Amino acid sequence: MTIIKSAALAALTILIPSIAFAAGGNLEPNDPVGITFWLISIAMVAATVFFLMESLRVSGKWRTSLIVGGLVTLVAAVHYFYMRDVWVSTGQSPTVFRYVDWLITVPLQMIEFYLILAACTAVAMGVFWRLLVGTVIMLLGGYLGEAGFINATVGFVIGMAGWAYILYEIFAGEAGKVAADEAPESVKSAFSLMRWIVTIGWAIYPLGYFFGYLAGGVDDNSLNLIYNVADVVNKIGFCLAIWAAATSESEAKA
Ligand SMILES: *C/C=C(C)/C=C/C=C(C)/C=C/C1=C(C)CCCC1(C)C
Repeated sequence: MTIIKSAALAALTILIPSIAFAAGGNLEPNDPVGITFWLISIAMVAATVFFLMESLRVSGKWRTSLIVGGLVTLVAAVHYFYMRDVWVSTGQSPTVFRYVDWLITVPLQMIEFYLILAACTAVAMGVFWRLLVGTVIMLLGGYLGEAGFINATVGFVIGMAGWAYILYEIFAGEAGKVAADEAPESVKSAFSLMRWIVTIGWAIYPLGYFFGYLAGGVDDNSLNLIYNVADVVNKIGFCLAIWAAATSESEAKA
């Protein structure tokens, strides 16, 4: 308990100065995309504090899931400060920061699928590794396409293939089977909500890519607006689904 409390405090002490340092930049009133970068930076900080604090309240087996959730929003918060700065000072897409963020936060979310199953039943580590392979293919294709190293359409197709592989694993693969057969109700409902977030919520990103790169020229405004909205659903919403399962399970036991 003391360790968890000190970890939460350490995270907060890192966050607060990072907010102070990154608070520069000129936010123009007629820059809605810049305003979403600001709003989401702060929402990610608030979500981090919430998930870390709530991790102290849930029963032991759920604690790691909530801490990992807090890490997802912490990593995103820090990247949002940097991305907002790139956007307000150059008006360009912060592509590299965006992908560095995804490269850390998406695997952490894949660990969540594993963790919530492992909290209630025996599940093979292979589940996580397969989800990780899908993630890397998806993000590598997208990055090479967005950064112009390969043709944007080819990058899109590779990215879609990686995503399809993740969907296969969580719906029809081992993860999906374990969740359907062995998990208690609360985990089943969290798993199913997380699965739909990965299907519907994640679909917003390829749409952003499509409207940003493929539908006639690069449109930085719509690309960033779409990616930003997607991150609220897919990071804060995703972790809230886990939080809901964790608190309802913990209260049922208390
Ligand atoms: C917190 C960040 C998350 C959950 C980011 C997820 C990103 C994706 C699901 C990206 C998907 C893409 C495709 C499916 C194809 C085109 C390229 C991408 C990378 C935009």
